[in-house]
Amino acid sequence: MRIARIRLHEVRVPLVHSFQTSSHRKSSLDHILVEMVDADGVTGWGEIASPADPYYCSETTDTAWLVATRYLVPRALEAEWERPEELETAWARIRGHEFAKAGFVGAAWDLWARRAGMPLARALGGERTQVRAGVSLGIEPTIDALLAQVEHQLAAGYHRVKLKIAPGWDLEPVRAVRAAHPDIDLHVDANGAYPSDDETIAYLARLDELRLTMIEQPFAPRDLTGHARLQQRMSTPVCLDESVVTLDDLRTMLALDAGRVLNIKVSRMGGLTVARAAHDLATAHGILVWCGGMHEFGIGRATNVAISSLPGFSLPSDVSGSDKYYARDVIVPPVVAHDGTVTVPSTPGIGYEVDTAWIAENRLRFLDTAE
Ligand code: OSB
Ligand code: MG
Repeated sequence: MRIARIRLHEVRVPLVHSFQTSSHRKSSLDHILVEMVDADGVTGWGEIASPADPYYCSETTDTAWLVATRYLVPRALEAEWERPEELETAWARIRGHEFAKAGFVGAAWDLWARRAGMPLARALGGERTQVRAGVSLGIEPTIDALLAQVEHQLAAGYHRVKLKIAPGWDLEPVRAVRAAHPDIDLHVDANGAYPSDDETIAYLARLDELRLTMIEQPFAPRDLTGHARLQQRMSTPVCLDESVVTLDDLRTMLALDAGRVLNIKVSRMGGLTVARAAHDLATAHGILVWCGGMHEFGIGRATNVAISSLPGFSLPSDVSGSDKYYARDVIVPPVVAHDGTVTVPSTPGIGYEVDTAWIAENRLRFLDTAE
């Protein structure tokens, strides 16, 4: 089959609570929604969840727009394909730009699953009917403000809390949260903010006393050996996020024993197909996996719910309900978490209706290949 028409919608949605990581703060997000329509009028949706600025990774919304319009759209329209994996070969020679590719891969999988009348989760080989969801909390101005956020999320039913840390905002706030909640599933994420020198490694090893589920990406993305040295010194499992963009990175992680946990982000790895392969490879080697988020709007969020239904996603994923981030999402109904779990949809494709009116209202840029 062929794709007859593609529309790209760059959409800005405000966050209900601004979010600060070790590198930057944001109060709204600009993501690009990919709408693919086949010759029979069946539509698939995907989301390019690249951050607007190059602080998490080198891609931005603008680079994604450029790569999508100049390279991905023309190749996708030319391709003759039956399965999403075949469509991906159309852009196999384009290096990098995983977020941009992930949006197209997601749209292709949604389209394929809708044509097959199958829920996306099942199309991917998912088995769970419910997935466990955790929340990720940004750096707050004060420890009291952080404690209030934790209370708020526990009251909303979540059982796993991830805290962003950075030099100057680590042992003290994490100790305060642990003291207030001795039994919760707690983990920390530094987004690569620490140097991997011996002194810092000794300092981070003190986190062991706080019984964290993991410490995520303390060092720079390419610093796999630094993570391996930390894992040797620490009993808390080290989790890699930014370091693992390709399956080769994952093989390096395994060869170096650079961590015991993998955060699988569909966007970071170039889409659902690679993310699923990462799940298979990591779990075959005893690495625990979970699905990380990029504050996705509903389309990407639904994709994350679907992949989290694979059997190996044994730790809670960053698939909190839409309301943690957005007052109104781009899908109806929004993703809803009850008591920290999200029900995997059983209707075809991503399993949610796309709110095209809301998308049009919030659109910053638009491309329609039929115009
Ligand atoms: O490192 O996991 C991260 C958001 C933006 C950039 C990096 C990260 C995050 C999150 C988001 O933690 C969590 C979520 O989407 O729920
Ligand atoms: Mg992370």
